[in-house]
Amino acid sequence: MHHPVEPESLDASLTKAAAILRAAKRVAVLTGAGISAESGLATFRGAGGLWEGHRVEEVATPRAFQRDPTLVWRFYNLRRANLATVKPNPGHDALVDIEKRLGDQFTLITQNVDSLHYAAGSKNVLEIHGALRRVRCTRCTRITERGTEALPDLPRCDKCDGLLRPDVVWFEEELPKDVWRPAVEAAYQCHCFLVVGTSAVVFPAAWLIEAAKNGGAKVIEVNLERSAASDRADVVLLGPSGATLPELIKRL
Ligand code: BJW
Ligand code: ZN
Repeated sequence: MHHPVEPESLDASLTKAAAILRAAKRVAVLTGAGISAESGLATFRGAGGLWEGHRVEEVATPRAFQRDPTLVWRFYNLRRANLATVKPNPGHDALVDIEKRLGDQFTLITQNVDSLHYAAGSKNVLEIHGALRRVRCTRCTRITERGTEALPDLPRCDKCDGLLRPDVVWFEEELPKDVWRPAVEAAYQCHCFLVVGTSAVVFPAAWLIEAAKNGGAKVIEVNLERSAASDRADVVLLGPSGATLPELIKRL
């Protein structure tokens, strides 16, 4: 017979999560767009999301860029300009706090391209989907930091005049190995894996939750609502990360 599980109160869940986190010598975190929502950045999916009214394939694939690089650059230049107007929120700050306690036993894996974890002061950050602040030459592959400065609709490489692209990972592209390998390692080796503000539907990022579980970690999820990660989490903390994460830190 099926016994419905009584949902724990947020307070009880926070206490349980704090105990897991306190006991963990090595901690890894996976963040998604939700952690930056309270900084004023739109998430991807759902109402009001960046992709509402867009077919994803129109803006976030290599084919879309080949077909219409101007359209794709307009989309990314708007988002780059918007970055100049936002700052980290208490959710980002709380993760800096955890890193200060654990030092190099802490790894922050982010799917976000907004670089707000660096702005908050996190050090050991793996940006597995790239960064809006960087561009990459489609001809000579050189990567350069361009901050949030305005770029033309079709920006060109200083060295070889090749067409530049945003240094982000589009669908059907491989994740950069120099960040992906250490991300897998950190997930597999950690004792506690914290999943924050991601729908956990994009692979291979979502697979890191599996890697963490396979390595024996306890999984804590922080999200406004249940996600594809929730069934695999040991504790689900429902609420905005900008309030929930600081509350969790208080209990350590
Ligand atoms: C809050 C909150 C608050 C809100 N507090 N929480 C079929 C099946 C399985 C896989 C595939 C398939 N077909 C293709 C694939 C592979 C594909 C994939 O996963 N597709 C699925 C979508 C089906 N993956 C890839 O293509 C990857 N590459 C790859 O697999 O290479 C191998 C390969 C090679 C050749 C051919 C095929 C495969 C690459 C994936 C790259 C993803 N890139 C993007 C765009 C980056 C650039 C840009 O920004 O424009 O990365 S997609 C987009 O999604 C972005 C994000 O990082 C990523 C994840 O989104 P995220 O962060 O989870 O955001 P949301 O909006 O989805 O969720 C927000 C969450 O926050 C929600 O849960 C809210 O509730 C919550 N929230 N406010 C707490 N205040
Ligand atoms: Zn070049």
